[in-house]
Amino acid sequence: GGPASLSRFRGALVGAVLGDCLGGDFEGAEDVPLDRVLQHLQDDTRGDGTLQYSDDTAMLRCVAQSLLNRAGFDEQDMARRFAKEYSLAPGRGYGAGVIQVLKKLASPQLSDVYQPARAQFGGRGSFGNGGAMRAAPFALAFKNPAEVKRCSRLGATLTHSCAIGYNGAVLQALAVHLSLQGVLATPQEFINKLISEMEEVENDETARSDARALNESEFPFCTRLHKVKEMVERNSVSIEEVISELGNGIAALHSVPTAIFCVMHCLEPREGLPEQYGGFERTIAYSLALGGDTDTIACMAGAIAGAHYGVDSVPQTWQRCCEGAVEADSLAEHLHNMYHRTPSDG
Ligand code: F2R
Ligand code: MG
Ligand code: MG
Repeated sequence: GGPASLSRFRGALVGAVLGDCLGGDFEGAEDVPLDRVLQHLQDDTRGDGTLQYSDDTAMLRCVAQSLLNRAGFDEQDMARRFAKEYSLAPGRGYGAGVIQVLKKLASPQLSDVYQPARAQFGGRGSFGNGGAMRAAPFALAFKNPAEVKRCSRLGATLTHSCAIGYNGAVLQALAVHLSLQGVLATPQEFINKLISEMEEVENDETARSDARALNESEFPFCTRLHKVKEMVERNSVSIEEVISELGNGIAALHSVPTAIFCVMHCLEPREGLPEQYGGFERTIAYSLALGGDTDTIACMAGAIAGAHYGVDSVPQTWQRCCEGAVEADSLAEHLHNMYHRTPSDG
């Protein structure tokens, strides 16, 4: 489909959910042989919806439902949905720290919904990738990139007050936004635009001081994106290099640029991946083969790749076995309607 087509919207949300469900089995694994990944992806004996989604999808659904229900960003509504979702299904594999925030957000006495996140980790806030893993719907709700940035940042700040946590969400939302517009067809333009957007986003005193406090470079996401650009240009990169240069962990800084690399690296056929695989399948298989935070890296890469290739590139067999794929498809359709109803500055 063309820019912002229904197929791209559906691909983005279905892709995110599939990445989460298919990646769940490998989360935390150190060495993931590609054979095991391919076997897992080719297993067609699974029943409908048997691969369950985790916190990534649970929170992404809350974001999409809140944006739709409120026709925009409403922090009180989104916070309430996160808290309710957690109280109804606490066993979805949430991060150890964020659970405290979700419990506090359930209190009817709470007036400042951003306060529990600010109290995390001795007041430093979380740098985990929990804000980024659920950021895709912001790109589907707003046309204007300034609104995508503003609302993805606020939505992440409900749980992640460290700049590296919420700026990871801004980067993921921008990547989905550009992919939805078809910019990934020109990979150089895609990465250059991400770098220039993040130069603006990270040019901020709080972002600088949060980076300094964590001994990171001044523009940490820009630094990583330059690495992504350099590694994409190198044609041959080993999995070990990707892990050591970009990371595969639970921190936003060690996973959002990695997910972007997975998508860009898999734009072309790759040795070891089946020839019959299209780009979406290659992206998911490659994300899983990195090990580490596989559900989340595949969820973020799946959203960017799904927005690029569209829903028809997502195998039906994969969609059938993943819990929540049908609901994601329907949420994407509603977001598509809302997006095309808003004026171009909205
Ligand atoms: N939690 C997991 N996986 C762990 C195992 C789950 C288990 N298998 C199960 O089934 O129960 N996955 C999910 O968590 C990640 C998203 O985490 P989020 O939402 O960012 O949570 P949190 O707690 O805020 O941060 C995660 C951890 O990062 C460290 N951390 C963050 N900020 C820190 C800081 N300022 N100082 C020190 N450490 C900090 C902590 O260890 C946090 O617990 C996704 O992978 C999702 O799939
Ligand atoms: Mg998870
Ligand atoms: Mg994870």
